[in-house]
Amino acid sequence: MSAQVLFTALCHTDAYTLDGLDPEGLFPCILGHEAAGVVESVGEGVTSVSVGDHVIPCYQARSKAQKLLLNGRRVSQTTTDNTVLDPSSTSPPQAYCADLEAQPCKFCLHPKTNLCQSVRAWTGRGVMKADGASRFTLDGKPLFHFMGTSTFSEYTVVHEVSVAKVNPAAPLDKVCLLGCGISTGWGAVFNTAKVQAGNTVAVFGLGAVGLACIEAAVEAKASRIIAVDTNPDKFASARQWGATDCVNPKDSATAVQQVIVDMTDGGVDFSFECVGNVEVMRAALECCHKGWGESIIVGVAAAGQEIRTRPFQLVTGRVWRGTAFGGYKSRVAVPQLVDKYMSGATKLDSYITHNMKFSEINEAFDLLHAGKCLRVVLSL
Ligand code: NAD
Ligand code: AHE
Ligand code: ZN
Repeated sequence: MSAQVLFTALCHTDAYTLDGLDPEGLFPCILGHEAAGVVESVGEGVTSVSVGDHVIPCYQARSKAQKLLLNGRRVSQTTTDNTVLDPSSTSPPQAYCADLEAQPCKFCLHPKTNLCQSVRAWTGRGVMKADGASRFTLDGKPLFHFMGTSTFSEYTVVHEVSVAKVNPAAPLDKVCLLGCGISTGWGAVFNTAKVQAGNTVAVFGLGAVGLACIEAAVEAKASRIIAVDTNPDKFASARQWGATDCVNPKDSATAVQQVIVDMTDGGVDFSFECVGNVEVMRAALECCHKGWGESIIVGVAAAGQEIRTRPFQLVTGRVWRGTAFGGYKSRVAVPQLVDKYMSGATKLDSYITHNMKFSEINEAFDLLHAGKCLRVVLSL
């Protein structure tokens, strides 16, 4: 299906790919993955969206719900609203993903992941599944798609499983942010870590993703939220979002993990790495409390980077996890997040520090690199 992209924001992942740091980055391509628009046309067999629907592209795909069987055993039930309920789960219902045409993929059948693989191999190669080809050209030569979304374009072509239909009353210049960074931060806290009231939290990196972790930690009633960044200009917003403490690792000769351990009588219950730096990932793990602390890797590290710590850190009970799109099963969760925004229960508007024209995209990248914006929303 094709969509007219009306608004797209810049995420750090676009900058990292443009800088050649993504091992999967293929060029020439059309970047962009945090956006909103209107369906322009649908191809044969597309049934879940129609021309004129308001949509948010989802780089994590998720197909129409099906009755899911695992080794012949029913593991979930579908409902009419496309939600799939896992009878053994106490979490709020989210849909499992599944292949549209054939058997659901192994990932779709598994209750622990949101990583639908039904189109992933093709989106990773920058092409469409139907024919293994791109839909974009420049001077007659093909351009690769990016993350299955390619929203830095007036029109884009995406798989049906890669769009969420949302409330048409929602302002697309705001809810476009739910296509990546803000949803990811919220989901890291609610779905991946499952922060509970009274927990202590440390958030490394105070861009939009880190602030979204803080927003969710406040909603989860965390008792203490320690915000960490090497740019002290970020602390004012962190406090405004609800951080109880701000730490600049550059202010002390002591390693930041030790600073946090000392501040919290042994470490935090949960930490979130929202930078994409493997040294910060180590610090985020090691500031967790012995015996139960969990560190969630949200940041995307550059090609060739590897994480390390003393295995003893894990032997003694700390847990390292990662999250993609905050664990949200995209096509069902994104419309729900839009509805949550419409109810007034989020700080979504506050993440937009700049509104610019698409023709100013290079200036927007400069702002992101200089740490001078949270989210720049570009209108096309
Ligand atoms: P951003 O560039 O706006 O924010 C990064 C922040 O990290 C900045 O405030 C910067 O000052 C801070 N920082 C840099 N070095 C630091 C250090 N050594 N210690 C502490 N803070 C440091 O980026 P963003 O858009 O908020 O994205 C954050 C990360 O999350 C990126 O790596 C992005 O690629 C990743 N991401 C992952 C997912 C996912 O699904 N896992 C989704 C969206 C974004
Ligand atoms: N392609 C890279 C990794 C990039 C990556 O981790 N992407 C995140 C989303 S970042 C959004 O801003 C993700 O969801 N990854 C899961 C997936 O299936 O791509 C690499 O290292 O190869
Ligand atoms: Zn992103």
